[in-house]
Formats: sequence, structure tokens, C-alpha cells
Amino acid sequence: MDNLINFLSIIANEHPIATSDQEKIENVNKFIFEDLIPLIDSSNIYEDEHLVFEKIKKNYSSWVNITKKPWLKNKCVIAFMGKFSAGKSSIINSLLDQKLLPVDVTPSTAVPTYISYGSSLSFKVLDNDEDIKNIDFEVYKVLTKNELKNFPLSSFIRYIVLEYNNKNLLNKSILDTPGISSIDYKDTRKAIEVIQESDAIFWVIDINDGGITQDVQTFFLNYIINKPLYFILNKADTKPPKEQEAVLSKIEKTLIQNNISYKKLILYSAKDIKYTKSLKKLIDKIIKQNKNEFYSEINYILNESLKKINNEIILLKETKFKLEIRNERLEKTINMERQSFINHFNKLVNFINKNFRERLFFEGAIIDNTQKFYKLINKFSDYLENFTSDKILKNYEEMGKNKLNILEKSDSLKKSERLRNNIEKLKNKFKEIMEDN
Ligand SMILES: Nc1nc2c(ncn2[C@@H]2O[C@H](COP(=O)(O)OP(=O)(O)O)[C@@H](O)[C@H]2O)c(=O)[nH]1
Ligand SMILES: [Mg+2]
Repeated sequence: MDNLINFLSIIANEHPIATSDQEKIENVNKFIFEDLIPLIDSSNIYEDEHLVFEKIKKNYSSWVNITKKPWLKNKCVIAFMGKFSAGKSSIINSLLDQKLLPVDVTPSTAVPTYISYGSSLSFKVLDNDEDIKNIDFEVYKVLTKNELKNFPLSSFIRYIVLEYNNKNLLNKSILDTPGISSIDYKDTRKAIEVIQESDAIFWVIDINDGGITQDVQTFFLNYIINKPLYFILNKADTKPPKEQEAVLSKIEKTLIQNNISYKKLILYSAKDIKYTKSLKKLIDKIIKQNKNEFYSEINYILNESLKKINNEIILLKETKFKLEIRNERLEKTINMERQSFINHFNKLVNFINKNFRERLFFEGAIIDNTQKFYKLINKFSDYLENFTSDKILKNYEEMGKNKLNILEKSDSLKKSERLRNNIEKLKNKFKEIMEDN
């Protein structure tokens, strides 16, 4: 018990280490929730805004998670999940060629453990206040199974981080999870976090269980989405080949029947090194997902927004230009009509001048010219009627409507240009905040 008390008192007295840039997380949080989302919300850039927000929030939370766990940065994260005692820790030990992780740990003692590549040995724990503390590995290593057996270590430590130099760990971070016995809320929430930060999930099944139980099936259907999922049927050494095959095909059937999409189902034994090589190969092949997606994702959204706004600006300018051209034409037509009116009018005046003043009352010309005069008057009044009611009025009406429309477009144009400026500003701001990434 002395070792355990020593370990716990060291954890309690140790000063937390600053592993993450709290200020940066706060700045990014402000940027996302006080700048970016409200800006998109107040604009009409996206029809499916909520989807964009969802994407932003998802990327943000996984960025925060990685930033808070620097040992995951630029690493391929492989999580081992499954029921207690399925053999997760034993499998990881076999992959490390070393009995590093404690085996046969009781559920209450089991603490999720990250084993990450590091140039030198470092042992950290995250306590219940979410403080990360650097602890001497020896202090932990000396704890015996007996000491831990009836002690609920997992209620004092959220997780353990062990970084050390092992060639099998290059570019990797392996997560050993305590195992899911019953799918309760707390377990589920933890599992979601694990799934979110992992590049691949290895689900370990004890061959002696004979298959996958219903609660685990439900779990997969609800939570493992878009992550490469592998199944390891462990403890193959405990069954003859025939029975191994039977369990394999039973699991295969269950997976297919339940629409659980997975990459591979492999037979394994942590007790037999002949299986180790191919599992190591398989893990090395898992391509590292781009962990710093956050920066490029947010930039992508900002650029996409700019593109959309620019397109809108172009469209507005085009429409405005077309309306202006149309009004110029209408004005020209009105002027032409006016000119033609003046021409007709001048013709009449000329006729009157010519015939009435000088010659109308000369003998012999009266009747002839009166007829001509009335004909001209009729023609002119017909023309007048046509002229005012149809062409000019209609043209004037359209011009008025267009002018209003042009004003509206100018207004929208100003708004869009302001929005574009604001997005440009946000782009620069984000670049500044994320500078050292
Ligand atoms: N026979 C056999 N026993 C195994 C194998 N893998 C693990 N075990 C045993 O199963 C028990 C639980 O293993 P452990 O790694 O602690 O399981 P975990 O709870 O999933 O981490 C231990 O007693 C291991 O020795 C295996 O491949 N074959
Ligand atoms: Mg274990």
C-alpha cells in the first residue's frame, strides 16, 4: 500500500504542466463562436448553414482535443477497444515487443493509456481536475497488481500518457482503453472522444466469447462512423483451427447482417509471435489522416464563402449593368419618339404656314387644301393618341421600375462588398491566431 500512497501523494502535490496553449484555445474559441459563426449566420451565403456550422464545430472540437493532447500531434492514433479481458493490453505489449502495459487489470483500476513515440521517456497523468502532471515512471512501475486490485485508480486518474523510444511506435500513438462492459452514458462519452481522435480502431474480441454481443453491435451502429474499423479475434491459441474458423465466420455474418462496415477481421494470439508481424504491417499501412485539418478546413470555408460572395457581387454588377443599359435604350427611344412628335408637329405647322397664311384663301385652293388640312389634323391626332398612351408612358414606367431595381442592387452590392471585406479580415485574423501551426 505504501507505493500506492506514495504514487497518489506525488500526483496530488505535483504542479500541473502547461502542455497546451490555453490562450490560443481561447482565441480560437472566440474566433469561431464570436466572429466566424455569427458572420455566416448574418449573411445569406449558405442555404444549409447548419451543416456548415456542424462541420466547423466538429473540426474545432477535434482541434481542441489534439491541442490539449500534444502527444497526439502529427501521430497516427490507433485505439484498441473491446470488452475487459479480451486481450487489448496483451496485444499492445506484443506489438511493442515488450511487457509494458499491465495485464489482467480489474475494470475499476483500468485507466486509458496513451503510448506514444518520444525521443525520451516521459510519464504523465491527467487527474480529475484535468491537470496534466509529470510523474516519475518508476513510481508507477513499482505498483503491484495486489496493491491496485481493489483500488479504484480510474476514479483518480483520467488517463495516462507514456512516451518513450520504441521503434515499433515511430509516428504512432497507441491508445489502450479500459474496455466497455456495459454501454452506459459515461463509457459512451469517453468512447466518442476516443473514436474522434483516432485514425483507426481495433476492436478486440475474445474468441471464447464466440461472437459479438448485442450491446456491442448497437454501439457500432451508433458510434463508429467514418473511421477505419478492424476486428481482432484474439486468443486464437485457445481453440483448434476448426473452431477458430467457425467463430470467424459467425462474426463475419453478424457484421454483414448488421451493416457494420469494417476493414478487416483477423485472427490473433498475443501469446504466439507468429501473428505479430502481420498485425504490425497492417498498422504501419494505416495512413495517417491529416490531423491539422482544422486550419485548412476553416480556411476552406472562408475561401468558399469568399467565392460565393464574389460570384454574387459579379451577378449583382451584371444585373445592375444590364438594367442601366436597358434604361439608356429606353431613354433613347423616348427621345426618338419625342423627336418624331416634334417632326410631325413641325410638319403641321409648316403646312399651316405655307397653305393657310399665304395661299389658303386664294381662289380655287380652298376646298383642296381644307381636305388636305383635315386629313393632316386627323393623322396627327391619331398619332398623338398612340404616342402618349402607349410608347412613352410604357417606357417611362419601365425606366422608373428599373431605376428602383438599380438602387436595390446597388444597396445589395454595398452589403456584399462589406461582407467580403469582413471575410477577408477574418481570414487574416485566423491566420494570425493560428500562426505557429
Ligand atoms: N491464451 C491467451 N490468453 C491471452 C491472450 N491475450 C490475452 N490473454 C490473457 O487474457 C487476460 C486479459 O488480458 P488483458 O491484456 O489484460 O486484456 P484487456 O483487459 O483487454 O487489456 C490475461 O490473463 C492475458 O494473459 C491470448 O492471445 N491467448
Ligand atoms: Mg487492459
